[in-house]
Amino acid sequence: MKVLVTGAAGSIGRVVTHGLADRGHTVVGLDLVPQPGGSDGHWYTVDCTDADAVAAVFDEESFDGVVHLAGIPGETSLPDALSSHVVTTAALLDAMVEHDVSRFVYASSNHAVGRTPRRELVGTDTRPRPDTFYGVGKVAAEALMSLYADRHGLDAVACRIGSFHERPETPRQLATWLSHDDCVRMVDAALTAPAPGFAVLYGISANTRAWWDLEPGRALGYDPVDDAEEFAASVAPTPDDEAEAAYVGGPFAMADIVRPALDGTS
Ligand code: 15L
Repeated sequence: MKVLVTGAAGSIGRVVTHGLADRGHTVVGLDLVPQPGGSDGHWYTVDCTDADAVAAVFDEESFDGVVHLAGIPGETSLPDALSSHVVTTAALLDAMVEHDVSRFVYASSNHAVGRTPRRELVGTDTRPRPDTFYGVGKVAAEALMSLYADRHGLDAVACRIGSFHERPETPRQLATWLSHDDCVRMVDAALTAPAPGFAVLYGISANTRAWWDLEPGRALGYDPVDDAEEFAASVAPTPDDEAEAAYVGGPFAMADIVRPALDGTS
C-alpha cells in the first residue's frame, strides 16, 4: 500500500515509517519538521491543523491509506488538545473523502479510557472515560472517525496505544508496554484488515500483566509477540506505583496533572 504517515519524525513515527517500508509498503512522511537524516522517501513539512495545506498534499499525490500519528503526546489546555487531536484528524478525513482514500489508522491512546478504575481487563466496549484533556481529544477524534465511517464508508481503526518504549521502564509499563516491533505489527494489521469499518483496538504488547483486552486487536489481525514480563526483573519499584495503579491511565489520572480547561488561552 502507499501510505501517508503523519508525525513521521516523532518517536513512534520513525519506527513506523521504517517498519512499514520493511514490510513492503511505500511510505510518504509528513511532519511539522523537516525530514530527519536517515529517513528515505517522499516528505511533506506540513502542519496538520492547516486544512488547506493538508488538502494540497492529497492534490499532489494519491494514497491508499493514512496513518495519523501527529499530535501533542501529553496534557495541554483543552483548546490545544482539540486542535492537536480533533482538528488534525478532521483535516485528514476531509481530504481523504475528497480523494477517495478509504483507510485511516489513528494513534489514539489508553488515556481515552484512563479514568477507568483498575479492576478487571478493560475491553473496547467500555465507555469513553478520559483522564485528561489529552484523553478528551482522543475520545473526540475517535468519535469523528466513527462519524466518517458511518457517513462516508471509511475504514477507520483507532489504536489506543499504551506505553511505547524500547523496553518497559516502570511497574505500570509491565502492563501497558508496546514494543517497537509490535507497534509496526499493529499498524500494519490496522492498515490491511479486511473491511473493519470503525474499530478500536488496544496498542499493547502481549504483556502477561495486561490491563487491556487484546482480543479486539487479534480480531483485526494484530498478533503481538513481545511480553514486558521478560524485563520484569530489571524494573525497579517507584514511589508512585500504588497511585499509578488506581486507574488505567496511571500518572495522567493523578491529581497533580489537573489544570483548568482554558488555562493559558484567551
Ligand atoms: C500516551 O498516550 C502518551 O502519549 C505517552 O506520553 C504516555 O504517557 C503513554 O500514553 C502512557 O500511558 O504510558
